[in-house]
Amino acid sequence: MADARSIILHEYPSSPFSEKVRLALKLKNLAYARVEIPMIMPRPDLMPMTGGYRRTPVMQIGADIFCDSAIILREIEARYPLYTLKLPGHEGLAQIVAGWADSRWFQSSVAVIFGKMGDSVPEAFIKDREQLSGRPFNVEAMKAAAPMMRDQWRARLMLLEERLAGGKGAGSGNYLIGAKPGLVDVHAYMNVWWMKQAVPEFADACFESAPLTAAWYRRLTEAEGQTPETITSKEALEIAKHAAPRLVAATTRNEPQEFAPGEKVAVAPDDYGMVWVEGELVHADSQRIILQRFTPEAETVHVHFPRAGFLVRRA
Ligand SMILES: N[C@@H](CCC(=O)N[C@@H](CS)C(=O)NCC(=O)O)C(=O)O
Repeated sequence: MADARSIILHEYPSSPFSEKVRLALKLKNLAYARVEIPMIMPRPDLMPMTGGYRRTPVMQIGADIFCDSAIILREIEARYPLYTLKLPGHEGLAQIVAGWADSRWFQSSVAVIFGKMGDSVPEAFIKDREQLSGRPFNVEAMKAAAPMMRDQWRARLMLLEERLAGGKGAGSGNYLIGAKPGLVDVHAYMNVWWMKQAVPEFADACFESAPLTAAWYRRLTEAEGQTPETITSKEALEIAKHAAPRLVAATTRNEPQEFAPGEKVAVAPDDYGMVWVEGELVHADSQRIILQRFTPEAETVHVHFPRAGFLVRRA
C-alpha cells in the first residue's frame, strides 16, 4: 500500500483532467499527497521537475515525474494493481475513449463553460491560455457558439446513455463495461464531472433524458477513497531532490525513428502547450518514453510521457 507521500499529485481543484486521476485514486483507495498548483503559470517549483511541461495534472513518485493523465493512470495501475481499473474489456479501449473524451467532447465543454462565464473569465487566465495554445482565447466566440456546443455536448453524453442501456448480464448497465468501474468509466466521467461543477443546470437538464448516465455518474461520485494530505511545492521538490529515479532497463525496441538509449531527444504534446522537454532517452516503447534530466533544484529525475499524443524528435 502506498504511504501518503509516495504518490504526489500536482493539480488544482477545478482541473477536469486532474479529476480523472483523483477519481482513479479514490476507486483504488490509494493514499496520496497533493500540491495545489496555480491555475496559470508561473509554477517555479514544478518546472525543474517536468523540464517545462506545463499542463495539469503531473504526478510525482519520488524522482519519477509523470506528465499527462494517460501515463499517470498507466503507472498507478502498474504499481498498485489492486483494486484493478484495467478490467477485462477496458484494455486499450480506455485510451481510445480518452482520445474522444479529451478532444472533441472536451472542446464542447470548454465552449459551453467559458461561454457561460463570459466576461467573468479573468484577463490573466485568458492571457495564460493564449500563450498555452498559441491562439486567441476568444470568450465572445465561445459565447456565440455555446448554444450549438450544448447540442454537441448532449449528443456525446447520450452515447454514454446508449452504452449503459446496451449492457447485458447481471449488474451490467451500472458501469460502461459491465458491473464494476474501470478505466473506460474514468475517462468518460471527466466531461460530465466538469459540466456538473461548472454549469450544473445544463448537466441536470441533460440528465433528465439520460437517467442511466445520471445514476452512473452518481455511483462514481460516491467513491470515497482517502483524503489527500496537502504539501507545498517546495516540499515536493525536496522529495524529488532526495530521491533517485526508479531503476529501469535502458531499452528501445523497433523504434520507427530508431532512437537508442542515451540519445538526446525532445518531447512535446502534439495539440497545445507544445513546450519541448529535452533530455537523455532512457527507455522508450510504444506507449511510454522516459527522459533523464538534471537540474540543480531537482537533481536527477526521470520524466515519463505517453507516446500517443506526444511528438518525439532528436534534440
Ligand atoms: N492530455 C493532457 C491534457 C491536460 C490538460 O489539458 N489540462 C488542462 C487543465 S485540466 C491544462 O493543462 N490547462 C493548462 C494548465 O493547467 O496549465 C492530460 O491528459 O493530462
